[in-house]
Amino acid sequence: MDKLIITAALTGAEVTRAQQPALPITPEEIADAAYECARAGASIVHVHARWPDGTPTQDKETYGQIIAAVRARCDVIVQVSTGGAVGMTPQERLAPVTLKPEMATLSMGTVNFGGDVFMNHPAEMEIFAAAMRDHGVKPELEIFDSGMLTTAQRWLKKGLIQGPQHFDFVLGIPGGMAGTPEALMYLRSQLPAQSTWTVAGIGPAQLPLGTLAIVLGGHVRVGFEDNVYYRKGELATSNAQLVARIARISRELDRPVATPDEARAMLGLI
Ligand code: KMH
Ligand code: ZN
Repeated sequence: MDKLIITAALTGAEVTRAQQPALPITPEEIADAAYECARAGASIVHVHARWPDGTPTQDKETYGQIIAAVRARCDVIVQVSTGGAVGMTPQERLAPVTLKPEMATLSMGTVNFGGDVFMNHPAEMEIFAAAMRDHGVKPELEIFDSGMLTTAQRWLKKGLIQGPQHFDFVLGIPGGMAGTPEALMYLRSQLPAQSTWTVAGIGPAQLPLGTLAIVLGGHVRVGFEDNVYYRKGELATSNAQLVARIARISRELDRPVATPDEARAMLGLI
């Protein structure tokens, strides 16, 4: 089994300081969190930008500041969000891709998102996929429900995505596929050969699905974007605390944790 790639989803677009007082918001705070997570075992950081007041933004300059600040501290892989926040225009969402980060998320379909709709029109997402291809950015294919896997195969045939695909199963969003072992096992059974996958369990699904992914040979995403708790009723003190726990579990299960360069090799980034 390959070493474990841990992604730290540091900030997200929805979580507030009222919900999680340790949420990193400014580029410097996000870079400090990225450094701590890299030290704890993360090889990828998934980042969202915020304005200083905490409002989500896809502002290219702010993403540029985040990437530069992370780079000044460590060599962790930076994956920018193109999901942004519900209600943003596709043009806004795509902006950070032009910075040519190593990776970016690519949403594979529309999903109900709590009381909202996270709109990902196929025609718009095909433009996102082509932009990532043309800028040399590796997409992480965000799967919120099983039909989205077939979209990935169509885009592969069209040449919009290339090479072994890397999937992120986002499980447990109200309106999306459930955060259950059965859902994860089903999605895994439908994957094309050669692909890699990670799981982002939302809320209470983060720890059990992450642990299951370690055993199954997948990879794991943790962090405040998906879950602000360490355990029921107890807030996590930092993103790094969540990374350290999943790294510890993986080592206990005899699966070493990948360095950023090892993750780059596994994902075809180098
Ligand atoms: N904030 C969500 C609506 C991504 O980063 O690609 C979408 C999201 C996905 O966070
Ligand atoms: Zn995100």
